[in-house]
Amino acid sequence: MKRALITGVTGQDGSYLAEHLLSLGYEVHALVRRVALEDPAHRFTRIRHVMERVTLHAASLESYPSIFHVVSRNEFDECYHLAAQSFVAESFADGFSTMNTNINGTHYMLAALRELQPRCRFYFAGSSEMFGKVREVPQRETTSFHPRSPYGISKVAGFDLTRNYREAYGMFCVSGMLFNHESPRRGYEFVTRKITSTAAKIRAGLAPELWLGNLDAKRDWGHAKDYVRAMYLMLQQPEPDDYVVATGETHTVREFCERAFAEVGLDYQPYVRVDERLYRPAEVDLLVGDATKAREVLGWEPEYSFEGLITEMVREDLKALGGAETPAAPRAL
Ligand code: F7E
Repeated sequence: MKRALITGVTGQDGSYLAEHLLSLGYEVHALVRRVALEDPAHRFTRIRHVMERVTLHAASLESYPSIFHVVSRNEFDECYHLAAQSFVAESFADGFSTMNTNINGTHYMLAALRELQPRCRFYFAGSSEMFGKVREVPQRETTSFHPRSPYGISKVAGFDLTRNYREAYGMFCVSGMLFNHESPRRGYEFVTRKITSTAAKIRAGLAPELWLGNLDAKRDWGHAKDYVRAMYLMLQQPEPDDYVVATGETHTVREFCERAFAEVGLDYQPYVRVDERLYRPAEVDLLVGDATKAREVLGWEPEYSFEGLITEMVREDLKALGGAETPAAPRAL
């Protein structure tokens, strides 16, 4: 039985990945912050259904000794490093903590594995935000980076660290360059979930309107469930390499609104309002990925369409309103 370690297991991707690895017969371990262990009712909502089957270890990405401690006491075949401050807008508000957590956290994981378990395979959650102000369309593995936020910069650093551990120490270290991926488990601060949860509330008469920033930004949106399969496949290859994971389709935030509101039987236009304070200091205008390499080498194919993703998200948000109330979508980015 293979043993995997996941960081970021309480997030959207970590929860789907834990499910996927468990379904393949893996023994799944995860690093979680002590504050999360002290507040399981709130912090573990996404993994509640698999909690009994996942071994949790308390550690902080800000503390090398805590990571070293866990890695020194357990042997892992694979490590999926997903934990990060992942909200781009927040990285403008506090670039220092985003950099600290994202860059040092990745470096600590790599350094501990190199020291104690150099044969453990390592996956780094790279991002399309590394392409930023894009140099070519669509973006592929060879496209050069031009990050536009502290978050994007931290991901470029993590990508470079991962490649350097591969080249300098011969470790099996890979990065997935994942484009936006969403699901009913997406955090409410991200634009897709903000739209689907608020459209459901407006339909139910629980919210009057939806305040957004830049409606013209274009993103390549896939489903997180499809994308965690690609992470797993990257670690099963004979040689370590980096891969773009994307649908190859791009849509504006406006189109996402149109479709999500149509799903609840409404025209988005009277309800969506623009607040320029929600614009970012530097925007990534257009993202669309070319996942040919992932399709050809990994045999990866996404199962969800853009429409299917939105339908599932809206339905789950409507369902949630029938029971517990969803939190209000945040006004401030
Ligand atoms: O923004 C625009 C916003 O916050 C998408 C993360 O998972 O994907 C994600 O990063 C777009 C941007 O995601 C609002 O300006 C308009 O152009 O959903 P988002 P993101 O920044 O693309 C990448 C791949 C990651 O790696 C990240 O970790 O939507 N937008 N109005 C808005 N965005 C938000 N959040 N809220 C608005 O009101």
